[in-house]
Amino acid sequence: MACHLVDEPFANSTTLTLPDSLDQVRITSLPPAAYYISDFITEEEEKAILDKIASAPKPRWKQLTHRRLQTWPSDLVNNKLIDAPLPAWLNDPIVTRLGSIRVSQEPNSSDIFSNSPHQKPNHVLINEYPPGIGIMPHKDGAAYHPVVCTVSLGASLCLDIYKSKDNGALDPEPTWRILQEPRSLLITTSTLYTDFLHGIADTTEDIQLSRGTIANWDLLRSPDDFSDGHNIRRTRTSLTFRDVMNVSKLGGKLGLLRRK
Ligand SMILES: O=C(O)CCC(=O)C(=O)O
Repeated sequence: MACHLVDEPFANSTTLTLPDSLDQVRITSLPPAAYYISDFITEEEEKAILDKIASAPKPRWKQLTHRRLQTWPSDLVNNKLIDAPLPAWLNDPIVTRLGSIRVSQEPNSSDIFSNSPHQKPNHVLINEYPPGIGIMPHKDGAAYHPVVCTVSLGASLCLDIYKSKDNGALDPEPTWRILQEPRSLLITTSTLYTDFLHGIADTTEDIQLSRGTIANWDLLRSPDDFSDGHNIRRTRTSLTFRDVMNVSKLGGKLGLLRRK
């Protein structure tokens, strides 16, 4: 596989080997299109990001019944984002690295957000899942450009993909399962984003893990870790990067009012 190396600024850090283009890491058994990079960030970067999340001011956390989340730069209001930059620790290394990988080897190919309204993600949800806690099957909806980049931190778990039936009901069993390892990047786009639901089971253990049941088995960093078919859940934190289509320049409007 052709690849490019990312030089890390710290003497003790591992060097990452990223694919030259996403089509080298496409999850081919899934509908178009999903990509999985097992080592997207280093252990040092993972630790630094987890430290930033932990040191965010308490009001940043929204406590749901079992799960808590942070929203950067802010919550959406009526599917709109108030224009504000992402903090530097979310931009670099993740957003910059996403921008450095082309979708394919075609001469005109660009990065995964090149067709999105702002050509890069402008919004990040940080979800923390203790063992036993997941998220109900859902679609992400029309507020976002149909590309989601998920970086997993701390532990592994399975993301389940569901078909909805013609009558709108949900198939009770997931059609596909994607195993996400710590420091990995999962990208879901196009019909996989628009036509299918995704969720995470409320379980303390992912079971029946094998090449036959896990869509991205051949792209995993350490399939041997799951050779007994089990993944005992530990706290896993996810960062989901999206481009919110509708951005309101509230700051700009306030400036205009002040000038009148
Ligand atoms: O944590 C994840 O991997 C999934 C999060 C999710 O489903 C969402 O933010 O819509």
